[in-house]
Amino acid sequence: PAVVIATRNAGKIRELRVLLAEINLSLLTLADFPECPEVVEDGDTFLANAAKKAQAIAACTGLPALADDSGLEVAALGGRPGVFSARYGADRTAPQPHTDADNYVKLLEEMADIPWEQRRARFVCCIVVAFPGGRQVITEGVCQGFIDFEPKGAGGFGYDPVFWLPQYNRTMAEVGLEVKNQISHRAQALKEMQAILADLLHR
Ligand code: ITT
Repeated sequence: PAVVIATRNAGKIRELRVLLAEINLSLLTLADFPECPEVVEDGDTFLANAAKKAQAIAACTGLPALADDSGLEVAALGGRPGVFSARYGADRTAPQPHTDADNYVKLLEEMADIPWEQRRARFVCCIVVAFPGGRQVITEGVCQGFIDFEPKGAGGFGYDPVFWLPQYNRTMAEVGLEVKNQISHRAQALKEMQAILADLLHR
């Protein structure tokens, strides 16, 4: 059976491919379906956005579609950037396309005066698999950490260089893909999804 990974984020695709390798699926991406429209992510929640992306791509391709909507919630900022994580630093380099560094540099600047004990944050990932008939399966994962004072490491993507994991005394960009894929919000959401998907698709 085939599943379309409904994301344009290369970092997500890299991680999802490794995590999904265990179940026997042929993985297609949006690059295989250039005719599919860009989906506007205007939802208030990770779930709303993931469902919207998965449903649109399932409808467009006629195949089951897996979407990941994720982001960073910082306690001291009332949960921001949340669903705005991908575009948080966009104003820093406008009108040029912004980078991951724009996002975390803006965050570090905003949090410059906040002490360690108030730098708790969590990554959240909502995964939705939508089937062409309208059925959908939803899972979610959370990964707890702290926002460091400066970026460290070159692995991962997004906010990984500033997301410090107390149990490793390293940032998510320093621990390597193998460790990230054991502990991340995406890994947890997908682990739960794996069993459901294997069952639904191989029946
Ligand atoms: P798609 O909508 O095409 O999937 P996107 O990058 O726009 O790609 P989101 O709207 O879900 O995806 O935004 C997620 C953002 O949250 C992402 O761009 C990163 O900035 C951040 N993020 C999510 N997962 C992350 C991870 O594992 N490590 C670091 N940052 C992450």
